[in-house]
Order: sequence, then C-alpha cells, then structure tokens
Amino acid sequence: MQTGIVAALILTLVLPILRPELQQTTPLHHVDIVATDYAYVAPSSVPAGMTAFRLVNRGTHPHEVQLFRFKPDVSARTARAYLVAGNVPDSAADESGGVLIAFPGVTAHEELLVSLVRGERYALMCQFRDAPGKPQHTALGMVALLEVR
Ligand SMILES: [Cu+2]
Repeated sequence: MQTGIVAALILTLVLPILRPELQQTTPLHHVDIVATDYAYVAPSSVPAGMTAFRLVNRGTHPHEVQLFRFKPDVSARTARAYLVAGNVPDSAADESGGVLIAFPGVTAHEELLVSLVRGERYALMCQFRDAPGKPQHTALGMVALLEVR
C-alpha cells in the first residue's frame, strides 16, 4: 500500500476524534411518532436537543410523516389553523425538514435526526390518500403540532 493511501486512511479514521464539534456532547433523544388510521400519537412538546424521530405505523394503511419547521413568526394558533386546513403555505415553513414513510404494521427503518431549539414549532402531516379521489389523510386528522420546550 502506498504511504499516501495509508495516511489518508489513518486521517479518515482519526479525524472524527480530533474534531470536537463532531463529538456528541448532549444525549440523543428518541421520539416515536405513532401513526394510526387517521391520527398521530406523538408528544405535543419535546425537549430541545438532538432528536431522532421514528415513524411507527399501527394503522392498516401506509402513512407518512412530513416533519418541517414553522418560521419563527408563525404563532401556534396560526400553525394549528394551517394544519387543520391541511395546507401550510411555503411562506410559513422553513426549508428544512424530512419525510418518513411506513407501511401498515411497520416501523420505518430510517430516522429523522433534527437539532431542536427551544421555542421552535414543527408540523407533522400525512398527505397520503387511500386511493385516487379519496381525501388526503390531513383532512381525516393526520396533522399535529410539536413544540420544542
Ligand atoms: Cu396517513
């Protein structure tokens, strides 16, 4: 093996140890979002910090959770109104976020890792339909607001 390759390998292995910003300084919180037909069972508030969200589907239909952050100037009341309407305007949401999908009876293998900051509000939404022409699950109650305390 060439010296350069060995050096690169060692750097790759050692670099994370040398970079303190990559080290975990706070515990990782785990939050399960349980999907049913048609609601979320999830905490309404969660503590700040690095958090791994998981989607557990206890329903009989495929469900998703779109998790995204509201902009700071969107009040809890306004956020709830958008969610109940099943339509959050782009201007009210941050560009960060992610989606988890789980089939019936399945827990999604992926997790969403989010650094939560106190005072933030997040939306949970499922826009799936059981069939074309059927209502989106948001209209059936699959929306939730999550506040960071
Ligand atoms: Cu759904």
